Amino acid sequence: MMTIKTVQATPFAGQKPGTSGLRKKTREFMQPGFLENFVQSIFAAIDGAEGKTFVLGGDGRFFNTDAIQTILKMAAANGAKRVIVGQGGLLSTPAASHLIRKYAADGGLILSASHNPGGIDADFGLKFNGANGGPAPEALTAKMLAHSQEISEYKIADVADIDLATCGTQDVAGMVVEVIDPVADYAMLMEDLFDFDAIRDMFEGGFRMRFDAMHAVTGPYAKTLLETRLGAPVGTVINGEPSPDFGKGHPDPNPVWAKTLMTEMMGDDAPDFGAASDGDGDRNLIVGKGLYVSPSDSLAVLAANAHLAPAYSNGIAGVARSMPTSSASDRVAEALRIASYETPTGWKFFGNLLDAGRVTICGEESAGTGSDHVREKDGLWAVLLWLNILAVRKQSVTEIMADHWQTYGRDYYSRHDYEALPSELATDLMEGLAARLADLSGQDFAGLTVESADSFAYHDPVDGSDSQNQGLRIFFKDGARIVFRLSGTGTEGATLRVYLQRFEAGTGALFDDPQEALAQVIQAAHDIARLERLGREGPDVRT
Ligand code: VG1
Ligand code: CO
Repeated sequence: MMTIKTVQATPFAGQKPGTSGLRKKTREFMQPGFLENFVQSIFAAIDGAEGKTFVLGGDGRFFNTDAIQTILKMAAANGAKRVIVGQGGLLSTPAASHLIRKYAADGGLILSASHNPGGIDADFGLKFNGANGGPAPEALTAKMLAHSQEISEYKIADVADIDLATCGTQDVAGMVVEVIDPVADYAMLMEDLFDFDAIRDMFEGGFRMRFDAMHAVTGPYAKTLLETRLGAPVGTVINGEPSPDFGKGHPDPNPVWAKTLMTEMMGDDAPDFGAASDGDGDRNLIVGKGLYVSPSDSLAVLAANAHLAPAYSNGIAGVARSMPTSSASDRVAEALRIASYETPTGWKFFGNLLDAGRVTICGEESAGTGSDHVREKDGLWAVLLWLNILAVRKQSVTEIMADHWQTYGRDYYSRHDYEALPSELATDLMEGLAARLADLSGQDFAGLTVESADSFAYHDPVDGSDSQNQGLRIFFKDGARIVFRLSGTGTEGATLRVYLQRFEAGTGALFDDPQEALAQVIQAAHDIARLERLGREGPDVRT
């Protein structure tokens, strides 16, 4: 066809997808050919785009629509049959996952750097999800990287920009582009899963909620679901307009970055329930009146109470959590006599377990929870399941947590992040620690005795694949645990994550401040890894 151009390409170093897709500084992504090379490498990794259907959209950050135009033209040039795009280029990650499944697409390209800030001087990202709606597994991302290293040309259609503002169908160099409402299908799915009548009654009865969309993609989704369909008062959703730089904020729903919400929830006239989501809508922060619920606990509560929602009324098959996530959900799985799994960090490791029907609910300590309704974590899903549980149990978040901890005990938990460290320093610290792991058993740190230590490796029980070096684990005699891991989503230097956990039985002190309850474990982490070498006064973020 006349309009198809083949452009000579030179490989870029560093197109290696991390925990969740390829993330780089926006300016790096904007270099001529950078995005194009990676997209062509994705198509190559899936044996071409010919005749295929894709879903395409992003979290609305700077460069979102430009990237979408490029990808559409490349998909057309590579022979794709059809691309379903969110209006205005918007699609939350879970909504994209749902669309892939609902319309039996061959995959989807999602533009987001998730919780990383947006803007020309911030971060951009691109990930590919497969036909099951889930993030590309490691074998596939390895192929993308391999292609990116030997790429010599890419194909792009030489056509005018596509109209993303109007819903409807267009022809782009022989490919069908279908612009759809980004919210409609997702909202329908949520209505299928949950008891909207019960939640609506709760709001009618005066239940108050605040949802912080953090100027990111969940704004339109949350407004439709919470305010329009569930009748929560207008204004329940704050920061609800997606903006290219997320209002200059950091769309990471944790107590540090969702400060406005946290302040309100800890205040005198706090609403009954607070929540927030991240850049691309797959994470959730849950906070009750005066009580922050750690994501690990939230996962456990959702697993224990899921049967109260219509979609899970027959019970759940099993629960999976990422390794650094606390043991709280394991305790629930044990009590329910269902399977529990421990996977490496990142949603891509849950896909096989979900596809095989081994688990129904999955979660990560980083504020990601989800179920088999899609193949991504899903922020609003978690919020709606919480609302459904609150509506049925007619108790406060604090009452539910108290009951949960009395039943199962409490895993005090916190994650300490040291961000933007010099890469060499961080690597050195991890390598030094890895080399000492074997000798740690029996040693005392801050009064805690090491029981065992290892580098976490995962054997996928479904496809038999193995993943090594997924974090250093140190177990103590009294059941405490510390995990050290380097982040795979950063774009600047290295981020060290230190995950801290200690168990308190249901008869013990259940409402202590986690930082205080973990003081000894935190000290042990410092002593073991000699964290003073980082030259920091303390962590940048504590969740
Ligand atoms: C982080 C989280 C991880 C999550 C990943 C993607 O990865 O720790 O649990 O799956 O982000 O989430 P890392 O490698 O930086 O620890 V999202 O919402 O940023 O796509
Ligand atoms: Co995200």
